[in-house]
Amino acid sequence: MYFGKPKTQQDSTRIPPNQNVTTTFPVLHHGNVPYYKKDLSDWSLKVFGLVDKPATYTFNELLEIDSLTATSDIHCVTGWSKLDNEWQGISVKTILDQVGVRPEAKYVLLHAEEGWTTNIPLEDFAKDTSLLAHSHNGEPLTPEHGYPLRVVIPHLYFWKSAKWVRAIELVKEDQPGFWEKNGYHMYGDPWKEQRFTWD
Ligand SMILES: Nc1nc2c(c(=O)[nH]1)N[C@H]1C(S)=C(S)[C@@H](COP(=O)(O)O)O[C@H]1N2
Ligand SMILES: [Mo]
Repeated sequence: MYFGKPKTQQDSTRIPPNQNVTTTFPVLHHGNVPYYKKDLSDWSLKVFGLVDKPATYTFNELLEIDSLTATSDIHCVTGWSKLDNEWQGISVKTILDQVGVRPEAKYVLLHAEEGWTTNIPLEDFAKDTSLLAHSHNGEPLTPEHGYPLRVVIPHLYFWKSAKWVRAIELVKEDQPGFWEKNGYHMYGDPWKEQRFTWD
């Protein structure tokens, strides 16, 4: 007799292997939560490296760029997944088009506060689904979740989604970021369970 799926079995087309769905929004990072002046005059986003026109954006300049809303799932390497996150922000592609990425650029190194970094192939970073998000589920990001701006790359483990991003560096060679130097995978595909260096 068939009684349907047991309740503990999750939708394997939606949930990558060995992930558990949570309805909370865990906070995970290394280092301290940064705080900024109310007018964000002490904040900027720099885009540099292998680009034709390096640029530094104020938060208001970024808000002037068309903002878009996209819903995606979070998969953290520590095993939790959070479904249906509505992110609002600026398309990564728009920024890359503005600075003009040079053909030699193949990877991106994201720089966040306190020298935290993470590496991503340019092809992945430039996907239509990649966002520089300022809001989550209709509210501005909280300080813990990356205020004022975080990266969201839904198809990779969430550690690639840098909170408190301050610079985007276009580079030729792949180089490990903070967690990648500490044993995490260089790419981080949750569907292939690329959690650690050796996976
Ligand atoms: N700047 C920075 N961004 C970071 C991290 C970090 O340590 N520093 N940790 C990553 C990890 S491991 C995860 S799972 C997510 C967690 O995001 P959340 O705290 O909003 O859930 O942020 C990612 N972005
Ligand atoms: Mo994570």
